Amino acid sequence: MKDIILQKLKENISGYVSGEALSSALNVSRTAVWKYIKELKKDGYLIDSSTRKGYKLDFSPDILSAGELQFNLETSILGRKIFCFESIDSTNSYAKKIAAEGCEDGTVVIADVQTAGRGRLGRTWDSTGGKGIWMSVVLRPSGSLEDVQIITLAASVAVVNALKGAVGVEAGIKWPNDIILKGKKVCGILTEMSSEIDRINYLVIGIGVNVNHNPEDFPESLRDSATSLKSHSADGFILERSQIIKRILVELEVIYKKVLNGSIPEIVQAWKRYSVTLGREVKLKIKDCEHVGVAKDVTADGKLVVSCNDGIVREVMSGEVQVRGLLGYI
Ligand code: BTX
Repeated sequence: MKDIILQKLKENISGYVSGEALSSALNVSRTAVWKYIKELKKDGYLIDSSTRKGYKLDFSPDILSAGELQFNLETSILGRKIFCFESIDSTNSYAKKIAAEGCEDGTVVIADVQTAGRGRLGRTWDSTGGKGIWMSVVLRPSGSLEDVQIITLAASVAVVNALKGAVGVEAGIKWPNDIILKGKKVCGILTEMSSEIDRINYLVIGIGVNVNHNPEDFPESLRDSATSLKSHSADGFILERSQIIKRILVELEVIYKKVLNGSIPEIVQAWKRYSVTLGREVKLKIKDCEHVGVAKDVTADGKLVVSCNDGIVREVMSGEVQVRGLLGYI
C-alpha cells in the first residue's frame, strides 16, 4: 500500500494529490492514508501536507523499495516482481531459493546490506551498507545450456551500457564479467544456475555495483583494486541507486531478449568492443596449472581464446583469468 501511495505521489510530482483521491483510489480510509504518509516520512521522504490541497512529494531519499524501483520502470519481463531487503546474507542465495520454489521469470531481489555477499569460485563480495547495488535477477531462458555462458557475457555488456546511460562512465569488461573503471573493479557479476541435462531450470544473475563508496569505505585489502561510480562521476555527488538499477534492468532485458532471439554474434561483438582483456597478457589457472599467454579472441559460444607461451592455443570457459596490469597482476 505504501508503495502505491508513493507511486501516486510520484505521478503527480509537480502538484498535490488530495487525501480523498488517495483513499478512494486505494479503497482505504483517509486515516489509513495518513498512516502510510507518516511511514513514508519516517523513511526519509519529504512530503508536504496541506489540509486543503492534500500531499505533495518534495524529496525522495536514496531508498531501495519496490515502489521506488517500479515507478516508470520501462521493462516487460524484468522487475515485475521485486523483493527488497534492508539486510540479507546474499541476494543470490535468496533468489536461488525463490527460483527453486517457482518464482516468475525476471524476479528481482535487492538488499541494502549483504552480510555474506558471494563472489565467484567461493570468494566473498564486500557489500557495504547503503552504498552499493546488491541485486540478483532470476531468468528462465528457454534455450539450451550453451546459452548460459553467453548470458553471463551479455550481463556484463548490459551493465556497461547501463552505467554509461545512467552515470555517463565508460567502463570496460575483464573476462568474463568484471566491470572495470580506470583499472579498478567497480562491479562483479556472479551467474549461478540450476539445470537438467539438456535444459536450464533457472539462472540467477547476481550483480554487485560499488556506487557511493569513498575509498575508505572499502576494506584496506581492496583499496588498490576496488573503486566506485561516485569516485568517477563528474561532480562527485551521491548517485541515486534506484535510477541506476532501473537502467540496469532495462539494458539487461534488451540483451536478454537478444539472447532469446538468437542474436548471439551481436552480443559477442559488443563484449569484444568493451573488453579490457583482448590483446593483453593474461595468466590462466586451469585446475592446478598456470599458463601465461595473450588473450586473442572470444568464440561464438563465449570462450576466451588464449595463445599461450608454450605454443598451445587454449579456450577457457570459466575459471581464473588474470590480466596483466589489472587488479593486482603486475
Ligand atoms: P569475483 O570472485 O570475481 O570477485 C571477488 C573478489 O573481488 C574478492 O575476492 C575481492 O578480491 C574482490 N572484491 C570483493 N568485494 C569487492 C567489491 N565490493 N568491489 C570490488 N572488488 C571486490 C565477482 O566475484 C562477483 C560478485 C557478485 C556480487 C553480487 S552482489 C549481489 C549478488 N549476491 C551475491 O551474494 N553476490 C552477487
